[in-house]
Amino acid sequence: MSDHERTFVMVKPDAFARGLVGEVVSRLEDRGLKLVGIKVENMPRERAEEHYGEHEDKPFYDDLVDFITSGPVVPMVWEGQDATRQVRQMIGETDPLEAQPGTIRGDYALDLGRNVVHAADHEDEGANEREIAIHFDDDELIDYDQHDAEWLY
Ligand code: RTP
Ligand code: MG
Repeated sequence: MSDHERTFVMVKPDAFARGLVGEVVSRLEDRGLKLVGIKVENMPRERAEEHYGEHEDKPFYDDLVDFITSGPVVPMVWEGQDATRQVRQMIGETDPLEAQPGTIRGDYALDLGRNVVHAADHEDEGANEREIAIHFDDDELIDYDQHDAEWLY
């Protein structure tokens, strides 16, 4: 367990097109997680292939890469206590049919291939480090104190 664990999260193109960026960010903020990196971009295909490299041999791989490069995404890095597991719980099961109401996928998704948000897998130990390095340069991640601003009551 680490108070400052960093985890990679990304709003997928379906959610971007539906105007759900704010909703996803808001839920993570409300939980108490700290935003340390965020951007909007069209992901280059080469980077998408690297990002989803673990699924290269799966039958859905080409569709997955097509989808994630089909429109803008919002890659983010969030920090906090047990951040990886907290976020995975908040996004819910991969298949929206299995995702509990109250989770992001359970509240906003119907389709397995358009499930709103990606988060690094907590069962894959190197996932966060690898995915953060794929999508962010070190100087794009911001260091600051979350709660000690003198104007915050
Ligand atoms: P993600 O990587 O996008 O956060 O999703 P995940 O960890 O919950 O699920 P993962 O197993 O990594 O699968 C990546 C994405 O591939 C699509 N998928 N399609 N047709 C299929 O059987 C199938 N299985 C997975 C999903 O969109 C999933 O989010
Ligand atoms: Mg995954």
